[in-house]
Amino acid sequence: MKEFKHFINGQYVSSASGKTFDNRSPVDNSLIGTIHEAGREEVDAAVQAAKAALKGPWSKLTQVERTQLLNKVAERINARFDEFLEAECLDTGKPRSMAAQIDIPRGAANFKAFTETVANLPTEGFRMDTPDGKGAMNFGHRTPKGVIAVIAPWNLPLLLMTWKVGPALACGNTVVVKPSEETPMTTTLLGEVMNECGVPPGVFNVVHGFGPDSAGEFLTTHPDVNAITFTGETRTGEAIMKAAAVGLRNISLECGGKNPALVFADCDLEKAVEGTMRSAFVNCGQVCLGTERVYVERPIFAQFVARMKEEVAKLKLGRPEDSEANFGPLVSLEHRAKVKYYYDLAVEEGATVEIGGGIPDMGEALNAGAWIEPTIWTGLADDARVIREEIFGPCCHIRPFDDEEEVIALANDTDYGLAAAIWTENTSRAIRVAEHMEAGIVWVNSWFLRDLRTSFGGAKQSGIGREGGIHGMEFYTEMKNICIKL
Ligand code: NAD
Ligand code: 6OD
Repeated sequence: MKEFKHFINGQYVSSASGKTFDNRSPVDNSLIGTIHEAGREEVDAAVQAAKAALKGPWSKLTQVERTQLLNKVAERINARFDEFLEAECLDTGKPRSMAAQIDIPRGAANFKAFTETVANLPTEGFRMDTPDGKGAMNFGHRTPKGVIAVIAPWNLPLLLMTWKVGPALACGNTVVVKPSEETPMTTTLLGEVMNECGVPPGVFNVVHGFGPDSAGEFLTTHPDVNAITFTGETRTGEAIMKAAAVGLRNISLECGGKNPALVFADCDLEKAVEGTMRSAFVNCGQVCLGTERVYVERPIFAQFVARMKEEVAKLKLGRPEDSEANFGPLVSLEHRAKVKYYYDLAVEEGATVEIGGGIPDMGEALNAGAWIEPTIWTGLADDARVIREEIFGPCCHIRPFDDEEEVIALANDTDYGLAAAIWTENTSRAIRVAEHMEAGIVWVNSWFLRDLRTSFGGAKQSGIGREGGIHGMEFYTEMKNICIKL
């Protein structure tokens, strides 16, 4: 049994109220530990520690010293790789093979990548004429924004939290992180790493709890938080936007998706099947960039559906430590109830269930866990709720199309605009179609291939702002113009 405390000013602290809640394994619903729930008191202590740290030794570090410190954090995550891996898999139930390839390495890389961005960040300069003929020089100067609240989801806990903490700290800010109530472990462990590396107290703080009337709300409404960066559901994003309006605080919102894949008859079919299998089913379908709507050009529709069914049938469900398993449970029983609701709704809405659709029998030891079958549907109308609403589970609907114009319209017929995947061997078509996608990220003949120098974010209801590379610098720093009269 583990106990997860807040990490405030370099120390692990309990909630003054004594309030805790359970952390349960998605694999078998067993109790993993107890999580302390922050009240206003702990959130305020964390924000005040972060505010004070802005003026302490952290602010005196040179850019090179800060880079060295954050590179050390990346190295320590890698040195304690197995502990992070164990913690992430306990919390999420995801296969170790996946977390070892994606979650933990990216958790470390997110600290290194942005120190490089900051070190190589150019600034603007303008010489201007003045009436006295002597002129003036203008140049842009960036300063840290201040205390950044980081609100993180449960699907890729370490990766998505460090994706924000990395650039925030590289720019000289301090942070208060609220990890998801479902997945507190790796964020809590990162506190130890910060201390081991000598990151000054108060630079990285963690408070645990829920959203409304709990740590999330207390943090986002705190007047001494200067900016809020959030990843999670669109509806939560709206609540955070309202909270940020008070005091005109800046926000960066990375929200939900209902992402399309467009599979043209001139694709490499096997590559398209392999890519769509990953985009629909990796992490049990719990990836914001994942594909829930697949559009396949009619000549290859039947073959594509058949190949996808064959591949889904081969997925091996099992515990994280089962080296044969490549498919884990959903994150919680609550989330499974939501996904199962959509599975039942699909049938009500007239879907043909090509494969899956139910809750698997995992045997006595695992049946209490949040297991669900990977599922493929065909035959739904374009206005079905299953086609329009984000499910965030291991499922996709496959629909035929006849021409490029039609599929562009279908792909864009959504409130969301996070990602799209295009499968074609025709480069002109790939570029033409990609340019028409109403989405922040478009992959051609690939999916979730990430270069951290590129922009990342969503159009429409998938978010506000862009992070990644220099784009995140707009959010994590305050730009000031310095004008010098010559
Ligand atoms: P969620 O919105 O329920 O929760 C995210 C975080 O917000 C949690 O820490 C939660 O406690 C907190 N929260 C909830 N209500 C709050 C409030 N009123 N004030 C402050 N904090 C609050 O999302 P989730 O269920 O954890 O994650 C799944 C969702 O995240 C999906 O919609 C998925 O698409 C989205 N997501 C988006 C991206 C992206 O980059 N665009 C990445 C991953 C996940
Ligand atoms: O790769 C990333 O940087 C990123 N933000 C991924 C988001 C995945 C969503 O589930």
